[in-house]
Amino acid sequence: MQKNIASLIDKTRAMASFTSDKLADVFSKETHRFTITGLSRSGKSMLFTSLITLLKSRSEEGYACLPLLRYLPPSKVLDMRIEPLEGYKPFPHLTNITALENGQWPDATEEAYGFKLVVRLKQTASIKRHVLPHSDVVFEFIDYPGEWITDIPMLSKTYAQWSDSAWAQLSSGPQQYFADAWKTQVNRFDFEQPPTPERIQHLVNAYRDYLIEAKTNGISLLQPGSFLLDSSDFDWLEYGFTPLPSSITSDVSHPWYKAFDAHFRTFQTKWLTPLKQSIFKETDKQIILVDLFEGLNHSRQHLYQLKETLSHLADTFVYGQSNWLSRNILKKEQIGKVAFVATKADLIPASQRPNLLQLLTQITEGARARFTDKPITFEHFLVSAMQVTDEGSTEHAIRYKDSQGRYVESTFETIPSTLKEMDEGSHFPTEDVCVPPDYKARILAGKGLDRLLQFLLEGERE
Ligand SMILES: Nc1nc2c(ncn2[C@@H]2O[C@H](COP(=O)(O)OP(=O)(O)O)[C@@H](O)[C@H]2O)c(=O)[nH]1
Ligand SMILES: [Mg+2]
Repeated sequence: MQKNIASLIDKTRAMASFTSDKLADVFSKETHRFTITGLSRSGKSMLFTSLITLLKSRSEEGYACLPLLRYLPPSKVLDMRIEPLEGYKPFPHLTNITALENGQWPDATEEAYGFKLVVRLKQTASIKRHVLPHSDVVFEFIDYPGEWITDIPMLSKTYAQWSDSAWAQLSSGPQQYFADAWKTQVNRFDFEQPPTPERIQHLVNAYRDYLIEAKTNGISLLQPGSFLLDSSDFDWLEYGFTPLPSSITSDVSHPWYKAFDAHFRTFQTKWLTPLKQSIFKETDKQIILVDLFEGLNHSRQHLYQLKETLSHLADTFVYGQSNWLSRNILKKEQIGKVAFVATKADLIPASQRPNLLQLLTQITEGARARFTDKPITFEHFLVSAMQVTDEGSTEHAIRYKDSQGRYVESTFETIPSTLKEMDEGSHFPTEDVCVPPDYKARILAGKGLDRLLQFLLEGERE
């Protein structure tokens, strides 16, 4: 009996894929998994919160969300539900909404959360209707702390390789200005003394202070990012490590090298490997969120550094997903699709958005260059999960409520469309915007979410 049902469902699915109907193409698969990746503070949690709000208001209040309508006309959708995802804590949608209600942005994510969007479709073709009255299509989403993603490339390195690259890294770019205290500590440190737990903890704490300081100053390439989270399941106090000068990492008999090498391996096997399997596993489509404002706010060097970070992460975003690549591209000879999405686009006037998009394509250049010979196409677009700002009195201005509760207007200079155009030493202060009381209407007015949904929903074969 079980077998019969299973084969019936299979037939239904096969039939669905025969039709030229775009919708049927999209839903010929049962479960789609999407990883919306991005560094910490890139806007992942807020985007999920908006997405759920949008979908809920469509199904509960009949809010006619246009892009969804195009792909999921109400005549075909019986029901849309958000459900927990097995094996993950439920995404704290209500907690986030309560925060917004209180004028606060959702808390920074410290662990992994999952949710499922289940769309129940009416069978339209009459044969299918006889077989099954409806079919469920499941979309799975996972939210996680952005600090984790920067650590995935550490899986393919030895301790010595990682240490040397991390040491070179912290000695260059804008991060070098925050590494002085750490380097002084290392220079003073007596590595002739054996690596006792106390001494290791002392060093790890000093290194972590550097990571925290650099992070607050807009640096994105920080490893291990996992050490930044207090609630991390990896016990970085007990199994911590830091980069060390090459005089030590080049001597495999050095007690400090041995200690950190062992800890690094523990970090890889006990933490990174399971993390990669549970969070960064195969997905149908890749969406990579990028916050350009942190960089614009600090300096051109910060933007170069963001570009470098994305390029380092390229393998994690795309190629590292070997299952994804082989299942969706190599076997089926399909084109893989990756979307780079600049978030918080409401922070600048509409007139400046083309420049921001242009800048985004330059920032992703290094990451994309890693796949020139792969069947992958890239898209770039802008979103705002919430349209926090209003149009200003000129096309170069926006209006918003600042943290003092005043409704202010700010006029923009031209946002550089290339890194070269940005003067050394210039920066674009980020607006001091607050969560407005009419946050819900502003979520529904978010920009680019339609494009994002379209990217998620449309069939891989055009
Ligand atoms: N103006 C504006 N700010 C946003 C938007 N989305 C996120 N932010 C800001 O970016 C911060 C980080 O967003 P969050 O979703 O927590 O990032 P995550 O670390 O990737 O989950 C938030 O606290 C907000 O201050 C948006 O659509 N518009
Ligand atoms: Mg988050």
